[in-house]
Amino acid sequence: MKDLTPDRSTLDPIEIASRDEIVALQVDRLKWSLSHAYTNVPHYKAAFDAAGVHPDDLTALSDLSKFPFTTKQDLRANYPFDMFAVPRNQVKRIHASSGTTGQPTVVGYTENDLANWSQVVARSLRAAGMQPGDLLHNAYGYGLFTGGLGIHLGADALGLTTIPISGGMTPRQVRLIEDFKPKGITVTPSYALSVLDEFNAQGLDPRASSLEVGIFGAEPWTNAMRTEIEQAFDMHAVDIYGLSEVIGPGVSMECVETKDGLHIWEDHFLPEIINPETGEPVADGEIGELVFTSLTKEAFPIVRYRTRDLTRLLPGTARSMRRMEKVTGRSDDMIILRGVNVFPTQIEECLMASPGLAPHFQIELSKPDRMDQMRVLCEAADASTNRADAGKTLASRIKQTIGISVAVDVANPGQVERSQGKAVRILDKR
Ligand code: DLL
Repeated sequence: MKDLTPDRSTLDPIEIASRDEIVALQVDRLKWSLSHAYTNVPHYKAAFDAAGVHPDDLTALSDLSKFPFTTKQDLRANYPFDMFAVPRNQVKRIHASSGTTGQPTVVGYTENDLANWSQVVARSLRAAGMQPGDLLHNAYGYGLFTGGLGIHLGADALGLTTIPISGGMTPRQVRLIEDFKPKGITVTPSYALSVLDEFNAQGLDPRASSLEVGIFGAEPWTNAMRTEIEQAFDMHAVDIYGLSEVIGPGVSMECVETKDGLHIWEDHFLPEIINPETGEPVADGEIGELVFTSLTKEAFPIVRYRTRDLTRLLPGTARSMRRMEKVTGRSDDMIILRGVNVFPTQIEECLMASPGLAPHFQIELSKPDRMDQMRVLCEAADASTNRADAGKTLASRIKQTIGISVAVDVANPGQVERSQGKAVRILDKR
């Protein structure tokens, strides 16, 4: 793999500023953001008043813990536009979550918000090793989902040539990679595996493709998956994180030179980690639920938003801004199986360590006799795999490393449902 480390002179000065400078900027911006939310969004005025706090009470970052959290329910209760802090005609763009689990969450952006978003995404793409003039194959979905259009904005700002292919039509994805020869691909890691299958199905060598870096996010994925994808394509695989409620992709990004967790663009998004049960902030380094407060957003300021994503904060390395560890999972995706907490990423790790199995999987939960049962649905890497043996090996690895007994079904290659965007990992039949 080529060294893609960006030249430090091309970074935004704030990326390598001192911690003192970053904190001073955060305090100023946080005061503005809290007062903007309080003055312009009835929900925030009511919530701050009920908690007995006022934006003027904040003099240091640590004062933020006095302010109330915002949850997905709050956003739903204010559907569609009541969380907006500017008149509707100043909102240039609207995005929304898919709403498959309830009412969609609607978010809005002013012209300045779009400019800031493009800046943090451009920074992220540069951190992945992309440079002005490079070709980017953008396979995140275009539409209400923030992935496609969010990456596109940042690619424009960085001066890339973008192929806005969006998700789906996998044979065409492969053809355009072969014909256009992009340097980078932006895609969910699970869909990258579908693209990989298609390379193999067409008898093409993915390692011989032009791709030098894959920028993967929108769903949890493990370091084991990183190794698998890097080897399969002979390219770097880096992690990009974000959520619509905070802005979209580009909240934090892993640097290609270190691949040691994701630097949070702290000049725009202030992170906290809290104990999900008590709501109390925990110290940097401790695992808990990630909470974000926006520092510059005009249309849709967000105060102490509970992401439900679990991770921990670590000091900066390649950049001055703090890192978050790769997200292990969402608290919503945590399965409690006979008293043991399990995340799909743990199953992924066991699967990747098991020879003869393809990296595709789903987890089926059922309750045949009042006891929860988990079945891992996966498939053989190729016809040479002994499916029964491979299944036993995976079940015993899961028993040893996670401590739970599960059934494993190893199907023939191609049988597990493929992702076109975010993978559906859990099939809950209880
Ligand atoms: O998934 C934004 C995005 C698009 C990020 C493209 C990266 C690339 P939502 O649809 O609102 O936004 O979903 C946000 O997805 O709270 C996490 O649970 C999960 N997620 C996003 N990125 C990662 C990641 C986009 N790198 C939700 N690792 C978040 C783990 C991620 N989970």
